[in-house]
Amino acid sequence: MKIGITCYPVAGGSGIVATELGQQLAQRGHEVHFVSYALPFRLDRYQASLMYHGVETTAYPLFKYPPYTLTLAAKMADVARNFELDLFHVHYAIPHAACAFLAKQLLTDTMERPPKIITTLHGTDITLVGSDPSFYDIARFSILASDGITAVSKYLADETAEVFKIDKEIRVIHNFIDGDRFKPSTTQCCRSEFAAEDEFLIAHVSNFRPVKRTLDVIDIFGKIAAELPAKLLLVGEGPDMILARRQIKRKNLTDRVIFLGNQSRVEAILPCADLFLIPSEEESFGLAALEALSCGVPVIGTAGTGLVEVIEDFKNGFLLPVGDTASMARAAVALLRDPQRLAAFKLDAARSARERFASDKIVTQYEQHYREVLDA
Ligand code: GMT
Repeated sequence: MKIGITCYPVAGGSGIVATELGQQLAQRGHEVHFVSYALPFRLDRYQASLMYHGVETTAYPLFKYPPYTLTLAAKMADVARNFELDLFHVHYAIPHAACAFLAKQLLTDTMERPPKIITTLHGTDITLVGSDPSFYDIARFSILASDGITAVSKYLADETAEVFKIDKEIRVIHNFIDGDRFKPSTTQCCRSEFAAEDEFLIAHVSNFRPVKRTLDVIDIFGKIAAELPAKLLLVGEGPDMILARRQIKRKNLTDRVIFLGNQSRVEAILPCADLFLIPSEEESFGLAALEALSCGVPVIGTAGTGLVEVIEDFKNGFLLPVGDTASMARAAVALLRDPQRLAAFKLDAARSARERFASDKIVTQYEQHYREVLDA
């Protein structure tokens, strides 16, 4: 198949999923064309049948805001025409699904079979609608105009159907993991760079947006550190980083916290950790949690979110109510104090992640969905 992929190219779950998917599809012999304003974050190796097409916005005094979405739609149409794409797979409804719709309209006269559109919903596209109702109609329209819709969890599929009153099928295709890269290895990472032998290493990876509840991470860690020798590893960048630094200072934790900024190879860091924290307010799936589990790191996350489809409560982590930092810290301390249980959780984490979310299995689900849409 000839597949066009559009995603946000910055560090973030939807871009990472789109990028890994494109690479896996190219490996399976498909021709993949990324169309975006920058080279996607983890698109860092050469593959013969994988191409990137950059979208250049035009600066003109009249434009207070350069019309990126129009340029993107025009570029998508151009790539589709030149490379005879079978489908556009867009990640994140706003604005990508709308751009795909427009690109398809642009092609109706010149292509006998313009590309079909598949939209994958990642979650924050729905939250965004919650915070800015002006997006509601366009998001609903472009989701419905797609030939195939997928969501990264059942939690998100149900929420989308309810919020947008959609009775069309929303296919659940979970995030996936390359178990050869994300594995529990002691040689892959250098634990001594981060913590002493007798210290526990707690990790958190995110884009530090309010939805991630970064202050809860600090609060939970502060409570753990009051009971046990421990270090906190923070990976990522984002708006709440300033708050986090302030809170760390206020709680006298400065020498216990390590900031690594954005990292494209988290698989070289995660296996060092003993525990991963993801106390998000909302999480449609939690790719960061899956990456940690696959590296053999138990996860503490929030109940009532898509994390319930990833973390197995009391087997490889704990699911606790949003904001209940006291219970999260208690669960963490009890687990870290019980070496046998911790080892069992670590084993189960790696096993469960690789069995349930193996890239081989999940990429096949995308391929099947593509075929169904093309044959319809
Ligand atoms: O986590 C983020 O805020 C980034 C966001 C995105 O769209 O880039 O991630 C979302 O998509 C990921 C990949 O499907 C999911 O694993 C994350 O759970 C989801 N984030 C949220 O729902 C907050």
